[in-house]
Amino acid sequence: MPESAFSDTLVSRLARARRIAVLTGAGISAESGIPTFRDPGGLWQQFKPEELANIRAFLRNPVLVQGWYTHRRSIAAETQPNPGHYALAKLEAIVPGFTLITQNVDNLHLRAGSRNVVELHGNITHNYCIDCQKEATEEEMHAIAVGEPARCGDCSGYIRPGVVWFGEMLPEEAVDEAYEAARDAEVFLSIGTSAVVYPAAGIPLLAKEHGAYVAEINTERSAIADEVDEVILGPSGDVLPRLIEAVRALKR
Ligand code: BJW
Ligand code: ZN
Repeated sequence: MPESAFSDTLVSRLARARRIAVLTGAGISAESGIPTFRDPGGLWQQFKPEELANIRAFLRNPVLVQGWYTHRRSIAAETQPNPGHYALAKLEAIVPGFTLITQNVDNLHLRAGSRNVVELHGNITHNYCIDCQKEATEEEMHAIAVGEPARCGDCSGYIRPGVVWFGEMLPEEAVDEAYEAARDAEVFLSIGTSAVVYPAAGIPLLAKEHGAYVAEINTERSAIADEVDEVILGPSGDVLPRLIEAVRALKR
């Protein structure tokens, strides 16, 4: 079987399943032109995470960190979902119980039409005040453009991106939903994630412990590849449309 091929077992299990869960990471958005974190040329080759993606770095230099997120927000807004995102939205439409758990903050799954999306690490389109938690307005965000830190109009606290940094708790409701979907899933797909950041990386393994057939789709083997049932090596924008088409054909 060529590396980018998937098994008949996976296709028939997907076609029969009443509950499917999926975990996505930065790799699914790579073909939309959004750099991943850890691949060569990834976001953290140019920007050190420890300098930018934690609360201490933010408090030390809010303009730098806000500016980095403003830059990424504009990249995300200018790009489009790719065939991988659209294939998952199609799969959701033909499965009774479908949960898409994503570590991505780029909003592309929702833009591609996925509905039951669980955002584990937040969403880059949100910004809020670190003191009073009020959601920031466009106007408040404008300060960054002139080199000032964006501050809350109500209490003048710094405004931070609505994402989860290292050392921070993930949103409780999202984690609960993700764990429940993983425990209930008959098939679980782990797509475009290096599976090194916890607790997200543990979710496919939780699904496996609870009896799911777990497949990974990635251009390289991830940190959990040895523990899953099937690894499909290839770009998700190529593999997913073919896989979902095979599932639809079997269901017809
Ligand atoms: C393709 C492709 C193509 C490319 N097609 N594939 C247990 C054990 C050890 C450590 C911990 C643990 N529990 C918690 C920790 C600490 C920490 C952690 O995990 N550290 C590890 C690094 C060791 N976790 C946390 O701090 C988390 N919080 C937490 O656990 O709270 C409880 C707690 C509180 C206080 C103290 C202790 C515990 C929070 C984690 C937050 C992660 N945040 C970030 C930044 C978000 C904001 C932003 O975007 O700036 O989330 S980090 C970054 O990594 C981002 C991503 O969502 C996340 C995962 O990365 P991802 O998506 O996997 O991307 P890459 O680049 O790593 O991989 C891309 C993959 O795609 C590669 O495999 C490619 O091959 C592939 N690929 N092209 C298919 N076309
Ligand atoms: Zn405030």
